[in-house]
Amino acid sequence: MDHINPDRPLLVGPETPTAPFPYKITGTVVKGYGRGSRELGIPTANLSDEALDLFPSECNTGVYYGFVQINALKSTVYPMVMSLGWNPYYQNEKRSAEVHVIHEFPDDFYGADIRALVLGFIRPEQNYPSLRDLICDIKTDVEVAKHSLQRPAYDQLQYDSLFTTPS
Ligand code: ADP
Ligand code: RBF
Ligand code: MG
Repeated sequence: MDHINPDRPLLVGPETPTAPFPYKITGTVVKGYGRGSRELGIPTANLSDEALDLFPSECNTGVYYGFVQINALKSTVYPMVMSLGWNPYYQNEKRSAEVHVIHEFPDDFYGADIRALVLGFIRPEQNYPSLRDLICDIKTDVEVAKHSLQRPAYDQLQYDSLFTTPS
């Protein structure tokens, strides 16, 4: 495994998902700015505007964990980490959400339906002195998500009706 940040706890949030969670988000995977997150080993599925509009406006920017499904009914439910941020190009009126699915896919899935159940908050967005530090924290986010989602009250939510109802 790559280096993770040893100063961060691997379990975050309460034992049971607590209000305002869960957020149920549905939409499609759109093209991002191609900043090369795939080259960093951390591809992120960018969410369409219809999906973004499902986040309450008071939702904090930062990193969240939960479950995700790509293409309803055809696919497995995977753990995920999501970064929710403001896009400065739109004078801070437009947010963006990127989901890193904790699974290795052989191919891209642009245009696919995406459903996400957002279950907890990991940390606020930060600035980093180097790309290496950003990658280290994202890899740590992945470990935090995996551990935090293994708790029974979270784990059972991979069977939530969000993932079994046709669109
Ligand atoms: P973009 O800037 O277009 O979002 P990325 O480098 O972030 O480009 O790559 C994102 C794309 O990679 C996703 O839209 C998806 O099609 C694909 N992809 C492959 N594996 C994953 C994964 N594990 N998590 C998220 N996206 C993935
Ligand atoms: N970008 C930041 O500038 N600061 C962050 O704290 C940050 N955290 C992220 C956490 C996760 C789990 C993910 C998937 C992305 C994060 N990003 C963060 C965004 C990252 O910079 C972005 O995916 C790339 O710039 C490609 O668009
Ligand atoms: Mg992306």
